[in-house]
Amino acid sequence: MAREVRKGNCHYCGYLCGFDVTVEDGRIVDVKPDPTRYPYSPTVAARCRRWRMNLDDLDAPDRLNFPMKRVGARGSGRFERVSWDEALDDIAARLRALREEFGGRTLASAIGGPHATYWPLHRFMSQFGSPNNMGIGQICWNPRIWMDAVTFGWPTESELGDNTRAMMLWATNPAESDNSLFWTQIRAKHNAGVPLVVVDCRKSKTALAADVHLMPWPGTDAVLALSLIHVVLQEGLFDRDFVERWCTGFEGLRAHVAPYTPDEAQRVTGVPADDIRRAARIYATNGPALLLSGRGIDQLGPNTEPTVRALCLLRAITGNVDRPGSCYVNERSGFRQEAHMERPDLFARDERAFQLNPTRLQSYAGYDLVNGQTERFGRTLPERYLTSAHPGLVMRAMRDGTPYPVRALLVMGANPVLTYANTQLVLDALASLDLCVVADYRMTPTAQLADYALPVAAAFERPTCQIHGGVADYAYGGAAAIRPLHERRTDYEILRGLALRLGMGAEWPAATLEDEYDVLFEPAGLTFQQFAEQGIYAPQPTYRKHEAPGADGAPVGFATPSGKVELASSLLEQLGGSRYPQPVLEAVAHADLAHGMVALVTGARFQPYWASSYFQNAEFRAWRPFPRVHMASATAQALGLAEGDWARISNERGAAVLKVAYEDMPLGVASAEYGWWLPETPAGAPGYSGALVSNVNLLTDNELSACEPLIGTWTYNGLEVFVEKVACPGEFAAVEENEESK
Ligand SMILES: Nc1nc2c(c(=O)[nH]1)N[C@H]1C(S)=C(S)[C@@H](COP(=O)(O)OP(=O)(O)OC[C@H]3O[C@@H](n4cnc5c(=O)[nH]c(N)nc54)[C@H](O)[C@@H]3O)O[C@H]1N2
Ligand SMILES: Nc1nc2c(c(=O)[nH]1)N[C@H]1C(S)=C(S)[C@@H](COP(=O)(O)OP(=O)(O)OC[C@H]3O[C@@H](n4cnc5c(=O)[nH]c(N)nc54)[C@H](O)[C@@H]3O)O[C@H]1N2
Ligand code: SF4
Ligand SMILES: [Mo]
Repeated sequence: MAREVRKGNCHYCGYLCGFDVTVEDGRIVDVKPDPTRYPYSPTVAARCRRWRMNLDDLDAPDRLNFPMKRVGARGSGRFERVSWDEALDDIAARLRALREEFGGRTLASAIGGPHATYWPLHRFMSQFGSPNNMGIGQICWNPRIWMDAVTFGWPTESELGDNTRAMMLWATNPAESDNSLFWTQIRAKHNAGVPLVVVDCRKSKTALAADVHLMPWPGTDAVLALSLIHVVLQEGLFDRDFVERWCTGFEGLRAHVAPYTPDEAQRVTGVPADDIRRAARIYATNGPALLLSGRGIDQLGPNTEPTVRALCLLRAITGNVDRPGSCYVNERSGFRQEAHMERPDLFARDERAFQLNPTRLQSYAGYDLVNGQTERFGRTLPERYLTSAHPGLVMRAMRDGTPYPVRALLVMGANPVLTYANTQLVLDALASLDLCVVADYRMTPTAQLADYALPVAAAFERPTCQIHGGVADYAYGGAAAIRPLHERRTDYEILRGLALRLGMGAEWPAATLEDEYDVLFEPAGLTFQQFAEQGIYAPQPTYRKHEAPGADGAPVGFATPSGKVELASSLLEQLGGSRYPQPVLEAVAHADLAHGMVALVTGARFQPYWASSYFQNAEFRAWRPFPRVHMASATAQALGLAEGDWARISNERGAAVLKVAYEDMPLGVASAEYGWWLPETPAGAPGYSGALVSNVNLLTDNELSACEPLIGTWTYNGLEVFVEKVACPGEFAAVEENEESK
């Protein structure tokens, strides 16, 4: 028997850790962390519970192995196996007919967390003639990219270095969300005496480790951030030299933050004024300092833009910009940028006007304005991701046919029934389509609503390569260890198969994803094979690039209209936004415990699951069997609940049932997990494998008028909902009984 050890990469989170894969006759028989490749650390391998899944998952009975075509009514969950030719011929023919009738814009696409390579999908959308690619950008990552870009001229990368002297983590919980090295490194630094400030509206695992934990009322973070700036300015703790030489709008900022005293901030946020002063001093007097923000503030509706931007200003006035040990402005990538791989040139410019997306920054208008600046430094922002259409409008166009009919959808690497806002809207929208194609590993609740569920090759069966949209100069990944099992294919091959059938093959010359990766790495002087040997491409970053002389001998500065860090943003003002961050207090959720109402945040990450993924894993389910809603014991008491009770959380849109667990957070606040479904329960309507029992997105919404107007951010954190005690839902009764008898 031929036995051989090959290289492969895990893909159960974004780190793509390197593995040694033992292969026997084309099948994987063993996997072990590869100590020679990125980002190996014995702690990662020991802490991560997911990587062992790699072996079982290859042949798991619930994996999709063949193209499946719907045979029952839509949503019935009844499918039959068909050949790839039959599936792709039919999909292409139906797409062609729909385009003839309604135009290319009638096709939408949906992506999710950064698991996959999205430029092939976006290239397909450009060629097909649709501007309606949707994603999760409005509430994940894009706010940070946009605010960095308007403030510093390009996205920045937080950096933890040997010389880092203070750390501030804002609305991010790497202790649960980050399986890799980062959290281990933060803890090591902290143990070595580097102070850690955590800002989180609850006592997360990360907050438990902090020297100072600021616990604001959800959604009031912009006020808190402005107050920190207030203290830094008032106490003269700012970096005078950096501000004078490299920032615009400093005096205006001083006036702007004058009202945000620590006392005023305490009144609005609930954080003690003395803690605000302490945190500001720790951050500002211990440079270089790291400040990293996370999804907690990316999902605050109208308060996302001012919060994320205020944190850019805090970094700027303390000189923590392009400085080792704090953050650096990313270089232009040495490999081909995503913007080039996705081929925006194939998309007819006239069609842009039809995009379902009236936002001002996260739109073609905003993209052109900001990219016009960054292009001066040869850096192109990923176009499709940063201009993605607004799901609130696209889903309604599917359901209602207005402003024009959206009749077809391609879903790749997403499970919108669990993860997009307003589940009922998603169900109605998907149910009304003429053609819905879902490519996934499993028959997810979203796939259950499809006309075709297509089997996708997963880790070890395909090459991997994470390029972060090409906004940074680093990439990691590796080669496939084996050929895809059964009839699984890569997303690339699926899209190429469709493109060929639609007469668009000229732009897909490479037969495989590996060949396309060769094209991607060409400018870096690497083949994909060479890249894969190392598993990482990461040239040493450079710092203080703004001081480097340009062609005329003068420093090049920053890629903003003024050439400086814009404390007062000329670009946001041009787009009808505010020069300085403006908190929107009307959008903050209130609680009214006497009437059973709390302010709910949703989606705080927890192990071992990932969004809607891994709920099929029996071991994981035995460890974490119940969906939980956390709250302080005093809140529970006021609501007539105790730890372990089941709570029905509801609003005008719907209800979800979760189990109460105690955690320290402000009185009147609750935090619900997201992503829960029960793959072992029947597929198809009405239950969609338990997707409608504990799914908090039954409560959320992305209706445009409630969204932030520049980026289009909706609210996952800060919903006014009612909570009441209920009996254990039938779906959980057996597990509950079992747990109780233990
Ligand atoms: N209420 C609430 N909702 C949220 C959030 C929240 O905090 N609260 N967070 C939001 C955020 S930040 C995100 S990123 C999203 C995540 O939302 P999603 O990305 O929709 O969630 P996942 O469970 O990661 O779903 C990914 C699906 O893609 C499949 N998949 C994985 N890799 C591939 C691949 O390479 N190709 C294909 N074709 N399929 C693949 C998986 O099997 C899985 O079914 O959820 C968002 N929704
Ligand atoms: N285990 C696991 N890991 C994951 C994922 C997963 O689903 N599961 N998803 C991946 C994805 S797609 C992403 S985007 C990243 C996200 O990773 P993180 O950015 O670390 O996101 P969360 O873990 O949700 O942490 C957000 C924190 O913000 C807090 N928060 C919520 N609202 C507010 C508020 O208004 N103010 C303040 N100050 N805090 C608030 C929450 O309590 C929570 O602790 O994680 C990735 N890693
Ligand atoms: S950290 Fe992520 S990529 Fe690495 S082994 Fe764990 S799940 Fe896989
Ligand atoms: Mo995300």
